[in-house]
Amino acid sequence: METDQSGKRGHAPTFDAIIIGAGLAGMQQLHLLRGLGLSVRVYEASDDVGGTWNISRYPGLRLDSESHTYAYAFDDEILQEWNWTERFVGQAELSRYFRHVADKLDLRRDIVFDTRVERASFDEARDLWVVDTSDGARAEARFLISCIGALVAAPQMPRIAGIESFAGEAYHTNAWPRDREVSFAGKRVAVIGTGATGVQIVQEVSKTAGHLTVFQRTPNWCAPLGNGPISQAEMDKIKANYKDIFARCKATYAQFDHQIDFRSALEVSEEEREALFEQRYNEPGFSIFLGVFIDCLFDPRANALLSDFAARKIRQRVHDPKTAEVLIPKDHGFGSRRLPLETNYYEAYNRDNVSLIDCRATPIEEITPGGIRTSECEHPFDMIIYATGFDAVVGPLARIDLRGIGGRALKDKWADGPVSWMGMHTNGFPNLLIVGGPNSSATLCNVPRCIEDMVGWTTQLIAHTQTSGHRRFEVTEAAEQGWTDAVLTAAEQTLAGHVDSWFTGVNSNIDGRQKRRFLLYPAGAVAYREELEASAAHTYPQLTFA
Ligand code: NA7
Repeated sequence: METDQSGKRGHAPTFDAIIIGAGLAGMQQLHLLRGLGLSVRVYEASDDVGGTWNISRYPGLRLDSESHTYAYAFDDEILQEWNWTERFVGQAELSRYFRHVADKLDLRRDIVFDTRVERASFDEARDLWVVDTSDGARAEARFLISCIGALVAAPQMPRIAGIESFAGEAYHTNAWPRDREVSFAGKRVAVIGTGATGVQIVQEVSKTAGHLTVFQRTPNWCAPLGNGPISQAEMDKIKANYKDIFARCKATYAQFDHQIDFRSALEVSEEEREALFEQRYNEPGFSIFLGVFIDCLFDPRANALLSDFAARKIRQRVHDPKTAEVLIPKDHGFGSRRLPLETNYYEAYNRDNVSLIDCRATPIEEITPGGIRTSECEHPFDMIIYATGFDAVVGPLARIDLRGIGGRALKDKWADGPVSWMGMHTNGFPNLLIVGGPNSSATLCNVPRCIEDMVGWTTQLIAHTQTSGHRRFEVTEAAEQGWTDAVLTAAEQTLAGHVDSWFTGVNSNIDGRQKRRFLLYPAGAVAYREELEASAAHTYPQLTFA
């Protein structure tokens, strides 16, 4: 397709494809589409590649996927030359990795950085997406692919009165200062929020803060990360076995290298059950979640046994019994919300410089110039850290003015919850592909593994569309409604489907988001991939082509 790179509005360059986001999905999608010989433009709101790992910089940010299982699988040369230094590497090393990949594949020449997609509308007469960006430019493309991710493009501050009045330092974890070190030494620091982010930052800040006060509303079950260095000998072994490792990941529910135990937790003896729980708790990563008895994932009785085990661990690790009880979730089972992995998180509460406020007992009422006032008293602070999460999964796309046929806005179509086929296609938005969208397998997954299933499939679909002489594809209403209904029905059988969390779209800080709406894919990554493959094998019966 003809390309003119200048791009001021009114003189728009045209590409075969425009990709939103140069994170791990956008980078691989660009590489694959180049392989088809297409002209591609990527817009990235931040200043470099890597998505989350470039944007988010809070202290303590690190992977809880095993580093080597998080690598791109598509390029053996990169796999063989890259050495992971830790089992679960931190932000800086991951950012280096993605920059290295971008250098190696010469990706940056097709990426426009520091540029946000503000509006995208489908021109029905020409079968083109018209994309307006924050630099005042316009570009057009036949295919629009969102690789915007589920979280970091939509950070969410809490709704608390007086936030603007605070006179000290205040940071949302997702907007951490990049131009200077933030010191906690000698300071009275508050952390609001105890999700995966809050847990990582609490364990880090506790080491140096004068005093750290953690404001917890809902306790989460947490489990040991089990981080440690990777020796050269281990790395050599990993490199020799990448193929098998990725194949093992591919065969599991969430594409981690942990094998589920197909026995029932209810049928083994108590000794056997405890022994497996103990072993898995002491293994790195999500082993205690994805490597235990299969019914712990969906049967409330089996799950209660695992929850009981995890509660005993918290009581052992936290010295003050009252604090331990506040940290133990009472309203949801183990793994039914995102499971934060931790390194001495519970032990942080044994330190003299750390205290825990139970916001259920004494809710935050107001942020004042000097600190935080709860229903009980005012706590003075020098710094407040908001670890309050994101407008997850639907938020990033909702922040773009995305308009399909007849000028209909995606956020209006999805006002009562996302309706899609595979989280990837939505009727009325032809030639739009959403990688890692709502209800896709990527929402509960070792992300790069699920993403590669999706970007491979989108590439194949685009190739098919072009070689079959079509200009346009669109999912049918019947396919998206049938699939969405099936997902929501299946979600009823899951534990996560009955719990408030970002998995179910509940966000106390956003109007209209108090009702649960399941945003995961309940059947797991293997089933998701098989659905995609079956569609391609039958020449995409869910789509119409024109
Ligand atoms: P999460 O998991 O959404 O956690 C946000 C936390 O902030 C959670 O503990 C919330 O409590 C708490 N929160 C939010 N608003 C308030 C107010 N107003 N008052 C008190 N506490 C509040 O976000 P994360 O960033 O930790 O993790 C998101 C994902 O990023 C994570 O799963 C990883 O995959 C990466 P609540 O639970 O709502 O009671």
